[in-house]
Amino acid sequence: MTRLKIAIQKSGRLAEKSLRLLESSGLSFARSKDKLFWFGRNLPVDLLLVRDDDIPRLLLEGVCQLGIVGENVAIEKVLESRARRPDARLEPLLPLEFGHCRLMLAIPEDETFQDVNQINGRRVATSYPHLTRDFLARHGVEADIVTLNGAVEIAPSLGTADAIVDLVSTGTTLRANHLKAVAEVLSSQAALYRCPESLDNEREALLAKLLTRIQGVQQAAETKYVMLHAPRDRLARISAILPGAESPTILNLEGQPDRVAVHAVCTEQVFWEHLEELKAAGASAVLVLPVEKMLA
Ligand code: PRT
Ligand code: ZN
Repeated sequence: MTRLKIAIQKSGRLAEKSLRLLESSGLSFARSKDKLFWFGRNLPVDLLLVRDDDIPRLLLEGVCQLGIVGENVAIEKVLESRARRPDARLEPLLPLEFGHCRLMLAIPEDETFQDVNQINGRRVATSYPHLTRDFLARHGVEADIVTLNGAVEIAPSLGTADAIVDLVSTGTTLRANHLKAVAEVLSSQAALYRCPESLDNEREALLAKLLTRIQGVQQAAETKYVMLHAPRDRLARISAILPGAESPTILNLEGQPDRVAVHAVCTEQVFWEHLEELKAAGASAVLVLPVEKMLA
């Protein structure tokens, strides 16, 4: 029987959210002891748990058909493999709204920054040599790229580099090392990627089904079911406040001819401000309920 394989990070910043997304999409796995390969129990979809750096290669080589990895890693590894295969590419299917970070050029905090040109002829330490080379080339800058696999942020204080290109989320690491971010190389988040090859019909259908479910999970996370009571003559005003709601359901309230119950699916975030506005417009008994699954 044809099966699909999905590669996700085994442990690290993306591991838990990647697994949760797949499980919320209805996949369940028999967790094996060695924890590298989990067999899909309810659908023919298995999981490969690996280092995030290996995920792009597993997709490029067709070992896995889907993978969840940071855009930073996916793009870097695709650029790297172009030395061997100039046509190497990965198809991003969906940004996943977690693992947000920025790949930044950073320099010692006591140096003044004018523009990227001042890096010309200097040494830049990074774990992302290909993205860095592309970025510098875009700015017409030639620099000596020092590739390090970790602890990039200490390179300037060790004297092995004049600047770094590294991932930043809160900026704490840069500050602790007396560095400051001065230019953005890439803004990144986790994304779902597929292998470049087309698959047989059965697998393409399975992949499409999974994609629809994952999109449904993402949409449901934002979506709320809102119920409230409202004066019949304020319906237009109230419907206008409900964020992202299409044609709400209106129900009669027993013994209250002037008031109705309004039920609406709000596809955009419902904030406290919306509830306060609804109340001011005459709504009462306002309830906001989470939506677990959606199939548009
Ligand atoms: O073992 P494996 O190779 O699988 O994991 P890893 O150690 O290579 O990666 P991991 O788990 O640290 O990160 C996985 C992915 O998470 C990255 O490729 C990014 O897409 C994303 N991500 C999001 C981050 C960060 N935020 C982040 N802050 N990856 C790394 N960092 C580092 C950053 O470089 C800095 O050194 O975390 C440190 C703290 O950041 P600040 O700015 O909050 O201080
Ligand atoms: Zn890694």
